[in-house]
Amino acid sequence: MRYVWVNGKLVSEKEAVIPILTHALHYGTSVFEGIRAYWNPDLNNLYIFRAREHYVRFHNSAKIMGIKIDYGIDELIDATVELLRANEAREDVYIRPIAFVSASTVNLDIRDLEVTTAIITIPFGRYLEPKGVRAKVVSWLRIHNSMFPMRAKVGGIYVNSVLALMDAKNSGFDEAIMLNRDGYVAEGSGENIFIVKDGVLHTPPTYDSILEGITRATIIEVARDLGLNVIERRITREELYTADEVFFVGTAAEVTPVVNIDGRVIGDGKPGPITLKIRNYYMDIVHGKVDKYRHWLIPVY
Ligand code: PY5
Repeated sequence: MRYVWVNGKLVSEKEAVIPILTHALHYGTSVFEGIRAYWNPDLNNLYIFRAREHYVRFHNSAKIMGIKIDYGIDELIDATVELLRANEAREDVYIRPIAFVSASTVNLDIRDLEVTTAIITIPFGRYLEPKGVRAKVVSWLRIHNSMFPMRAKVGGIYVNSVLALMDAKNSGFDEAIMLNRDGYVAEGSGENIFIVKDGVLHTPPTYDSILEGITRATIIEVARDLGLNVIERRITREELYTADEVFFVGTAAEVTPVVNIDGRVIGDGKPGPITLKIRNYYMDIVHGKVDKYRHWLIPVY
């Protein structure tokens, strides 16, 4: 039996069901996170990566949406550790915290409606092919910051990502790249994006209608250890085609090379040397192999 954490209690996943009229199911009124924990066989321990940063964003998303989470950041971190222990997790795990409007009502005024906070853990391997993906710049634009604060990770917003990904998949590609309303590169359906040009990393700025990703922030911070500069600036579609390397980053995607965009081969069509260097460094960091960043890891046992 697997446990999930719901409003402060561990319950069996089978019992954690919700009524059909649940507000969040109809209107997408939920905020959520995606966190990874990595099993390190050498240290015989499981490490949660940047849990604090994820729960800070969780709280910020909720604040922006006007959803009240009754649990503080430390409480949520403790709950996550407690849950992973209860589930005796000894493998790579994906952690999904969610706070959703759980009242059964058709009312859109959510101010006084009940909110449920839950944490679910799922054994998880890779999300995208680490050898490289083929991406399509889809015709669906990323929802613009003026229509919704895109730095909030809100359930309903993901219909934009689903449409984008399905467009890419139905055209035979692996992943979507969305442009924003101004025509600049925003992000993938569930990843931020970086390009490499003449040995320098470039990534869209946070005001370009993207999720302010924690992996993105991690890469920006650690790139200098590898002697790499990062520039946050607007990126155009044709810059994707002519980049030396392109890669996606995200909790689920980790660091995934993009080897083809809209049928154009990126670089020589294989994961580039800088992408691979960053990917390896990132995987070392999340597995606790880089002392300098051990403070980003919370041991479960
Ligand atoms: N952009 C979008 C739209 C995302 O959904 C995600 C994360 C990111 C960027 C990267 O953010 P971070 O680095 O903070 O994870 N997506 C989720 C994830 O867990 C899952 C989507 C299915 O990676």
